[in-house]
Amino acid sequence: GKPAKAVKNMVKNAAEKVSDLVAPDVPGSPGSEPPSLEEPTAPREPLPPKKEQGAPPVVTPTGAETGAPVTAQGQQGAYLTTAQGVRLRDTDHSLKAGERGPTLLQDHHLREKIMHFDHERIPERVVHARGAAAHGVFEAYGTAGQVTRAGFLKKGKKTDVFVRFSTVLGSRGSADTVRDTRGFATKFYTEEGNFDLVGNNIPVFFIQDGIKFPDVIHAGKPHPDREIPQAQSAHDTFWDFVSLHTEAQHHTIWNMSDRGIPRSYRTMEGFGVHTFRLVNEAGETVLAKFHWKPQLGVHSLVWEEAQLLAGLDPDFHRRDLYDAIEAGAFPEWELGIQVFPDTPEETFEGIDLLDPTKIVPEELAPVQPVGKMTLDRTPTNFFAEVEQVAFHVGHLPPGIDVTNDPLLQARLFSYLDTQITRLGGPNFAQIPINCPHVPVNDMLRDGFHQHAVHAGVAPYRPNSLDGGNPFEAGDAENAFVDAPVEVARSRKVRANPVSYDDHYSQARLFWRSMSPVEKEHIVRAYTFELGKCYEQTIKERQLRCLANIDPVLCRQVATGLGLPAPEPDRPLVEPEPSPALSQVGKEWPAAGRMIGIVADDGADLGALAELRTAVFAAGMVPLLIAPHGGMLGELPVQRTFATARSVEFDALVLAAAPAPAPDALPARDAKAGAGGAAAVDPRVSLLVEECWRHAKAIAGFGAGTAVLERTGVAGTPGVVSAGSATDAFAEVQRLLAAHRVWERFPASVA
Ligand code: HDE
Repeated sequence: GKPAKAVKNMVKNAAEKVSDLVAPDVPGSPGSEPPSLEEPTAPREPLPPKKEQGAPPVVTPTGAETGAPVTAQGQQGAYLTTAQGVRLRDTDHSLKAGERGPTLLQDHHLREKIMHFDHERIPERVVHARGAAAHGVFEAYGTAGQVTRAGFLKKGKKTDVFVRFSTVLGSRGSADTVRDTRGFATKFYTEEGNFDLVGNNIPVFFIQDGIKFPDVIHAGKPHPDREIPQAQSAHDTFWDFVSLHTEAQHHTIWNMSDRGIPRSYRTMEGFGVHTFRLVNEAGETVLAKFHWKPQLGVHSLVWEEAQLLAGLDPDFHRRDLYDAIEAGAFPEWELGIQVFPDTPEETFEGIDLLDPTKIVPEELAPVQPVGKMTLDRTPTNFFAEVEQVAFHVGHLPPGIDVTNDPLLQARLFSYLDTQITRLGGPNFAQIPINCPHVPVNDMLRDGFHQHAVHAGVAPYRPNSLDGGNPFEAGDAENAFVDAPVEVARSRKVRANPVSYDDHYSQARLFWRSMSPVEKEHIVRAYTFELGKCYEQTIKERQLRCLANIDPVLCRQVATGLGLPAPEPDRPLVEPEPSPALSQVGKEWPAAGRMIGIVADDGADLGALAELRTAVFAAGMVPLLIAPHGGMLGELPVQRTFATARSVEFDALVLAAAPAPAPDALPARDAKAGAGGAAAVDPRVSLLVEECWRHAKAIAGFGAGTAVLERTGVAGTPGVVSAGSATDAFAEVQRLLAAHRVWERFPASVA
């Protein structure tokens, strides 16, 4: 369960949701008084600046702070000023020659305001444009000391982090729940400088060499003529690329699996993808892969939920992240590493560690936990923090180094280069969210948007004018270590090692590791996506690829497309399945889940109150759904029949059988009379129907059990008719541990 404080916060949060219904939102000030209906007339005391609202420290070449005034106090004063600090009398009327006259060119306030507005937008990220982020802390277990000297991994060390989750293909305004890879980028503000772990929720990548990155992205982005489809892979150019560049088949089967549609950012694994090289105090090296393991387990949406959500709540993942944090259900991940000996071959059990389209199954190399990350704070300003954060795979602390993975090598160039366009110059490291939390003492000078007022005259070394500063550090002063890896004497070539030619064995490993339900979802995803392609050739070519992954998979998709199933064009390997790849069949904590509770004025309010308390006590969030807003007795209503939709809930509890309200659309089965589905408000029937289809736990008690009968779901798996509210919730809780009622899905692929 959750600590008592977290649950108290949740109660507070739920109460605030009620105030949402009666009064406008208070921006960014949870816990403050609700705003008055009238316009305030006296200025409020400025809020104290938050940690992230200070200006970057101004550091001289000797490492000392200049003591210059902190300028960026986050616009906290009571009076409106111009950008030059001049107080203003009026910001709602432009200066005109008389009330009906033309606007005067001399209106400096108007011109400054519009000029700034005209330039408010910056280019969105060319990939991973849509994202959300949170602050948190990473605490090390101290278990990595043997393999790396990185200080932030020393026992008990706490390090501030900022994590940005994202989709890859869509624009900034696209929907969260599309089928896509998710970015999982973490900035550790370590005492030895910033470390960025710029990973994804899928452990392999589409391509083996970074030189193909522009090509795979061109193929995935909307078609250049009509700019359709947005944020989707279900189109011809995507499947054209992945069926021709068959190294992409492994990544693609992950995309077509439930991993492509996470339930929440909180329920995703993260992977560094590449193999890194760790260096310890003695200068010894190992190869390693990074993994993030969510404490809540890996959970996904059902495809129909994902599609509905894209329209009903395009911000679903962003909202979920912020709501959970503000409710005190802080998302947690364990960071783990798989460690391999640093041999000249750079392979492990025959798997090429420099090939980013390959995993090393956890059964062969266990993921060893090295620390825990907790996200506990939402951003203060989305643009300043989430949009302006700049990650770079080359931001490495002493003790972590790169390998020759050709995908990683290209990234080492790209992430610096892209910021020059996106953030307008080379000084993006001075933007507060990117500032290291340790003194910076570089010899970089000038450039657009220079914030540091550098003192001294000698930004070069050695020098004799600034007392010789800055000095170079050695091992004793914890300088970065470039692992002195031998470079083979070789020829310059544009070529891959032979091992990179194996494009299918691990896609097959993934397929063979799935449970029947997961296989069924994969079949449906391929059938959907290829069904959206226009070109017959592309479908046929992709079917040939599927034949090399698995004949059953190929046949089922071919049947769905109405095409013949081709034979494999090479012998199929029989890899040992990796149970760690499946997300079904385990039990997880259900903290932070949403429980929808349908009630009306006739419901047993005492039982309802008891139910709400039990849900809070279990660390979950009850959302009361009623025919109208306001209150049911003493209980606040969070959703009405008009605003509730099943996709928001993880489980549904029915405490009433509300008859159709006057604002409901006519029921389909109006003649069914008092006993049939039409006797229930059709919006409630729809909630039940969708929750059932999406394999969610459903329970009824009291009058609510009648809804289960009338909608025909009573007696089916995961549907509970309980004698009391507490019994109903106990069953729901039990069912939620497995995340979904998996038996409800048909699983025709064994
Ligand atoms: Fe990225 N990628 N990438 N990528 N990537 C960017 O950097 C790039 C790759 C990843 O939340 C860009 O600042 C190249 C793999 C994440 O701000 C850009 C190649 C993985 C994010 C870029 C790759 C990633 C990015 C766009 C092939 C998983 C979002 C804006 C060589 C391990 C970070 C920016 C955030 C962002 C280039 C491949 C993950 C253009 C050239 C593999 C999570 O620099």
